[in-house]
Amino acid sequence: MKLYSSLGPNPRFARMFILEKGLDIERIHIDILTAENRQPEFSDKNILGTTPVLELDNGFMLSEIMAIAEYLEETHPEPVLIGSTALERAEVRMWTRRIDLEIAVPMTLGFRGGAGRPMFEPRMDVVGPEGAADLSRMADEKWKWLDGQLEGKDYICQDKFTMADLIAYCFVQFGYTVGWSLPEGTDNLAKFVDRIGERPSSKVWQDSE
Ligand SMILES: N[C@@H](CCC(=O)N[C@@H](CS)C(=O)NCC(=O)O)C(=O)O
Repeated sequence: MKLYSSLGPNPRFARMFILEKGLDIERIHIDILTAENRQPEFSDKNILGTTPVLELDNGFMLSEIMAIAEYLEETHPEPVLIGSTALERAEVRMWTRRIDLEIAVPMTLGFRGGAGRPMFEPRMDVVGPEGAADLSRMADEKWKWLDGQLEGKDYICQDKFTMADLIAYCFVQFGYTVGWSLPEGTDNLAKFVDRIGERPSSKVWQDSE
């Protein structure tokens, strides 16, 4: 397998997931700053032109981080990052989807239409500055909500590290790379980020990519 990877929270989510699984997968750097991912050579691998893409041994190009995570969990079940039973898997997917839709998506769209506009406007449709500010505010409200959910807990669900923790952690770290900080009063979240930051896989955030 090969991972086409770049800057940004989604490739780093995939890289952390791979490390947590104890896998060693060749990584190929795609320079999204120069829009290498928007050239035909890369869109042949992912029609949406985004990273990451996991090239499987049979040549299939798998994109979308949730599909990549689910594939790796099924093909390499240990250590369990999604769940061992139907209910465990459902609960982790429920939390992951909540964080993805309620936080990661508005935060990303808010960044692309706000501070990230110079980079993203030439390559995709972005929301206007006012909409971007609203989306960033909405994401921050949901970070506060997640902080409340973490009261008295070390992990988002099941009292153990799962894919749900990974997506939350990667989007906090993404925020840090673009000058964002945790909303005021989110001490549970701050402790959570420190806790996940102790995991060896979090070192992917120290790399330049
Ligand atoms: N829904 C996709 C999102 C992928 C995505 O937005 N990747 C970003 C990097 S974090 C990207 O490729 N950005 C550059 C661009 O869109 O031109 C997934 O789950 O993998």
